[in-house]
Amino acid sequence: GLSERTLIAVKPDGVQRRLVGQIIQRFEKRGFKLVGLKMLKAPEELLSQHYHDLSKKPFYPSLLRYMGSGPLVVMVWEGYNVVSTSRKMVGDTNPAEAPPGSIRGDFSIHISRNVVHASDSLDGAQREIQLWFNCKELTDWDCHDQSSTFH
Ligand code: YYY
Ligand code: MG
Repeated sequence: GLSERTLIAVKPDGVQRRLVGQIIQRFEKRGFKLVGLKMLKAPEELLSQHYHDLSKKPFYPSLLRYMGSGPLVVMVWEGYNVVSTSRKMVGDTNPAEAPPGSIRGDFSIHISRNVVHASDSLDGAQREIQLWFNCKELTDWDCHDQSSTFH
């Protein structure tokens, strides 16, 4: 629906490379609404919950090391079909497969440093938003633009 939400995070490599502004700009330009935003160095416990479904994968230990190596910028974006559309904006997990024009396709080359996270389903988004944000950290606001004229 119109108020669908997803979790987007700029990973430590994206922060290091000063890509935060450009990534935010893509979601704003597309027309989505920012309802939560914070920077933090994620504790290992939080990262292990975030990636719990990958805990048996060979790359899991290095994934957690990378994700904990520096600050993340974690965001909640809202709008029509945002989960699916933001996955397309982010591009394939492996940047080599991510089309030019997508965030990963424009800013990254290797799967181990793919700049950004996006929830992959409605259920996943709900779970991740609850994991990373307290509901008081999410701000609803009126959007006086195209979305209020959707029918
Ligand atoms: O959702 P997405 O980030 O696109 O991919 P996931 O399959 O959830 O994997 C999470 C994360 O793990 C991915 O963004 C990079 C890393 N990773 C990896 O380093 N090597 C792989 N073969 C698969 C994933
Ligand atoms: Mg994923």
